[in-house]
Amino acid sequence: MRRIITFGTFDVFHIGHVNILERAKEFGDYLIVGVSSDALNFSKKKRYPIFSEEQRMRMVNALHCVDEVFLEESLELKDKYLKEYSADMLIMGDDWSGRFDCFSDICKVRYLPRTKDISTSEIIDTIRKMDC
Ligand code: C2G
Repeated sequence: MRRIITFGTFDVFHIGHVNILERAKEFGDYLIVGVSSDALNFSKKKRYPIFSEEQRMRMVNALHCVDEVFLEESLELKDKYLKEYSADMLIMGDDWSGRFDCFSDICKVRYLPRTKDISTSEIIDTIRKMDC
């Protein structure tokens, strides 16, 4: 059985997230998703996600293509997670291109093209600018 792993925040869940998760699953049989914690997001972006880590994990886990989710608590623990979940391949969107090549001694690393014209921050901006 080929085990695929990917990571992300998956806040304000949108079609770009569905696309990468479905495409990631096509590379194997079992898809594991590390959902970044609220605290990790705060440390990276100085703001908390709109949806809590519990809600984001439940939404990702509800997808057909996802077999298992866990909480990603630190960017520095990638090698530990890859080993702990016996990943054969790490897949990320190409906004992360090259960033995880250092793990290619643990598993294959592959970057898939991002879905164009959609992102959590653009959705938040659009809603903010709505005249209501
Ligand atoms: N993504 C995509 N197309 C978009 C938006 C996002 O393919 N239009 C992909 C990203 O490339 C990433 C995944 O969806 O692989 C999750 O994206 P985010 O929720 O933005 O997660 P991010 O903040 O990149 O967190 O350890 C890494 C982090 O946890 C990744």
